[in-house]
Amino acid sequence: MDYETILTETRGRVLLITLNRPKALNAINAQLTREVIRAATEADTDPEIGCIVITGSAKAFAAGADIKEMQHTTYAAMYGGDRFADWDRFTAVRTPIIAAVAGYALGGGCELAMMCDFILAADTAQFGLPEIKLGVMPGIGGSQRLTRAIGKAKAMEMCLTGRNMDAAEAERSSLVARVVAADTLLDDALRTAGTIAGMSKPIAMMTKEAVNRADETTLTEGIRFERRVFHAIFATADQKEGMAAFVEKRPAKFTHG
Ligand code: CO8
Repeated sequence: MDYETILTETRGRVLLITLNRPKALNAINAQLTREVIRAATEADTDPEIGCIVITGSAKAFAAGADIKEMQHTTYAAMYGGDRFADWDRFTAVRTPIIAAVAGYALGGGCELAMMCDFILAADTAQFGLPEIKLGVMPGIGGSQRLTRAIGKAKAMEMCLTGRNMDAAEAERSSLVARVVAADTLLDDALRTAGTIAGMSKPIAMMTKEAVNRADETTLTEGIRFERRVFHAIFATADQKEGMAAFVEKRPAKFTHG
């Protein structure tokens, strides 16, 4: 692929996207935004891809939106161009996405990690929404997703002071699923992604949709949604295969249908 700000690589049924603007600590500019969204949305409709991993470098997952690109932007350009609305296409991706975070995940970088389905963090990871120090605030969902992830008290403190949270605190606060040693982060993330990609893709998509529904609706509506999806699963070949494999004491061979 002709990408300039990311690297992409397929490992089995996993697409690995590596943010690759090392001189700017992977700051998220318009081109990187376009490229990440394109890679993820193309993988979403590719039946050969069952999970996506997004990672950065050892020093930085991403140090935020590109401040130099934004510095002279006007209100009219921000509003007129509906800046950051493109990320809605990223959060609409139905294939599971893991963020593998080492080093800085600040501002838009932290927001990108939180837009993924879960975060695996290296013990070197630093999370923060320091936008207030620049005279701005989170702009791609950070104030909402951080608050839902870790609760109002800590989210408010982080957004208002701009302080960072280390990996241990992020794990205690349920911002990340798991913390691993920095040198095993990518292997761990790819192994976890491989496990997910080995499941039925449509069932994994439905499961992702149901878990995400928990953030967006009432408990009664969420349970009703889950039940309807569960009923529908019995129209898939993978339900027949998964249950037959259990009964016949053999590994399931899902056909993703
Ligand atoms: N944007 C542009 N360039 C950056 C950014 C950034 N966010 N972060 C680092 N860089 C550049 C530096 O300018 C520097 O470039 P140069 O060598 O040309 O001067 C290079 O990366 C290396 O950075 P440092 O020399 O600063 O490296 P240090 O190790 O000394 O410090 C830090 C690392 C602490 C991460 C520091 O770089 C820093 O504080 N960065 C800014 C962090 C920040 O404030 N992030 C929030 C940005 S605003 C934002 O994200 C708004 C989100 C809303 C919309 C989101 C849309 C995606």
